[in-house]
Amino acid sequence: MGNTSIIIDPVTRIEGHLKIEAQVENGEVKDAKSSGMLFRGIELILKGRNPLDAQRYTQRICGVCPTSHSTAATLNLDSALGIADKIPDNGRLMRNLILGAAHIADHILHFYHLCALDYVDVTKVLSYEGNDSVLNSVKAFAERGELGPFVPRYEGDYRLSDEQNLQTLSHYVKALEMRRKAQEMLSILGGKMPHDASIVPGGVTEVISTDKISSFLWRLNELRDFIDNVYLPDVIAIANAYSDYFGIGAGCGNLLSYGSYELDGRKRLFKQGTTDAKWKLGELNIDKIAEQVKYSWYEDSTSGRHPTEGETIPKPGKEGAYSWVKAPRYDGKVYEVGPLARVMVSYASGDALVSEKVDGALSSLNASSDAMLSVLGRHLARALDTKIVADSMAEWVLELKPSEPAHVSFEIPDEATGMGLVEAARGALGHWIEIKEKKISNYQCVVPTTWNLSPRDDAGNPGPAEQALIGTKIKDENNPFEIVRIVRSFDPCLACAIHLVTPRGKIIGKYRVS
Ligand code: NFE
Ligand code: MG
Repeated sequence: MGNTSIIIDPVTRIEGHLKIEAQVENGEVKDAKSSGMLFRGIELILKGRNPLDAQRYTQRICGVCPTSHSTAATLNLDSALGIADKIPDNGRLMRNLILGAAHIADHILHFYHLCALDYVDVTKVLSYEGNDSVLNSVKAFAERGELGPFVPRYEGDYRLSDEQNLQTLSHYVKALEMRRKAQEMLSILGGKMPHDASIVPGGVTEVISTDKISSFLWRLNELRDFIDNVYLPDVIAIANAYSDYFGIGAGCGNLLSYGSYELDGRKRLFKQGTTDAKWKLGELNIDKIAEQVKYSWYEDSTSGRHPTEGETIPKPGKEGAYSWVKAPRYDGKVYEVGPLARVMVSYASGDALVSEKVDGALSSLNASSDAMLSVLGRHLARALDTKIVADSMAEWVLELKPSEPAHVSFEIPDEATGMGLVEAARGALGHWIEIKEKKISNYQCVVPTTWNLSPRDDAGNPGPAEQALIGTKIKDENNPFEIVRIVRSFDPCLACAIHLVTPRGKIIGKYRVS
């Protein structure tokens, strides 16, 4: 073993285009760089447009989590228009239900279709005898040389039993159907998916009926059954077989959540705040968020600004930079966001519901809460997040009142500023707007993947995923499972962090990352 540079470009089975470069010395990652290779352009497109366009346009940032963007844009506009505290209960509840449906779909997608193949040996499944319908279909694909999503792959570290491999593969197929159910549920209240049409400033446009409530509820109950009896048990099975991954990929140890799902009385299902690795709760002061760009291809003069002052001025080819992703920091420090942060900030706050779920899962795995800062901790937190949201949705949907309004009217002011904070599936999502002459004069989106896959900041501190990689032991440099398992545990979405390419692939610059 000597010194090797492992470059994975692109990292597959994530959303968008990410390059990871790891310097490995004597089997250990000594340095890591995360590079996002699209451009952050939607903010520029919004300048000069009608403020209401923000909800429509920002959803086009991403086809996976458009609902998070419609929610953040709408909360942003609610605040700019001065109607944030006037949203009727039906509007608040339907927003929660639409966002929750999106989160359920997203988390099932992440675990089964983006991550499970790092742990399940599909090639081995092909050698099994028996007359299972999923097995027969996969064999038929293999005979035609069409094993597309399953190969190519890294070879070696697959540890599930034959029965578990076959069962998880069958759940992979079932999960496709479950995602469709969750998207249908979202569409009942959101009009369509992707890019819902009903979440708007003032509430939602949907008129609720008992018919819609029952259509929503039977799908939700089917999903809750899948979460309880398939998803959570599969996460636990993988955690048992790969328990060393409770000690791999810790990251920076600081977690941040905006809190999410407005409850009656201005409370939130998940709490807002920060926590450290000892689960010490911190109050969140939004003024302490700033985006740094020393290592990103943007003008240095824009570095260190709060999003209300933020600007997106590209500088391709900038010396020393290696990513189009900016580096958001809180109080000058590196923070991880995501389901792990969402769940553990509530845990640190002593929230009874969340603590019971986390402690229960950990004790069934003979693990302590220290283990949450890890690859498996992220998967476990995501599954618990799914369960907590789905169970809460079953109560919210029954609080809807068909005869009552879901929306209040508003006027667009000549001048205003706004802020919309929400928990997207992948973590803290913030939108900021400035309105002048009834038009958008500035718009900034700081998305979860901007935090998690950020490059170094102005002080040279690596981003959360970079820190999670640094120090990791790589068993087989030709099959660096550890790297992809760590990166995918963050569920990166580069389309969210940076979102534009030119039509027909025109080259706008060439960059050498060194
Ligand atoms: Ni494109 Fe997104 C979510 C947002 S992540 S998936 O969730 O915002 O950066
Ligand atoms: Mg590390």
